[in-house]
Amino acid sequence: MATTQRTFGIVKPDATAAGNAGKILARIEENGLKIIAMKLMHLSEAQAKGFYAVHKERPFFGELVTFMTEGPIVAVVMEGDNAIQRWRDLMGPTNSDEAPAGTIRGDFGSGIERNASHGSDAPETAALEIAYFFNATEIQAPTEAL
Ligand code: FUP
Repeated sequence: MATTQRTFGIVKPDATAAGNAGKILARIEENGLKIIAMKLMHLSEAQAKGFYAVHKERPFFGELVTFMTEGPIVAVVMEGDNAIQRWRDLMGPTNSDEAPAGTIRGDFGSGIERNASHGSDAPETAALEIAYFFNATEIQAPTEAL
């Protein structure tokens, strides 16, 4: 059964700096996912640490925060049937070196850290991550509510 979902994505600093944000956003639209909120922002250290707090005990945490704050990101909320899995399928596996050509991480990332994009992994994390970056007034209201 089709389930309309919202998910959260990031075009990470490597991809934004390389001028690939537009190409990545085009893949979202070409796949039929609807962009319902978006902003370009340069994360502070505190914002990056908060976003990745679940990984704070991991050995790569410090480097990951340094990477995520090195330049601007594009934060995006997408909506569509089964949006969470569809966005993760578009991104490909975490490690860009293992991601097939045609996936965002395969085409625009390099290695496990500089992997071009982030995507929520479940409805609960999607809701938390959307709320971490966007107020309700920054997200397009459903058409039927207008
Ligand atoms: P994903 O859900 O695919 O984004 O992957 P994870 O939640 O496992 O990891 C979150 C982020 O941590 C990844 F995008 C990249 C980073 N990471 C590293 O930098 N080194 C590692 O060894 C594992 C993950």
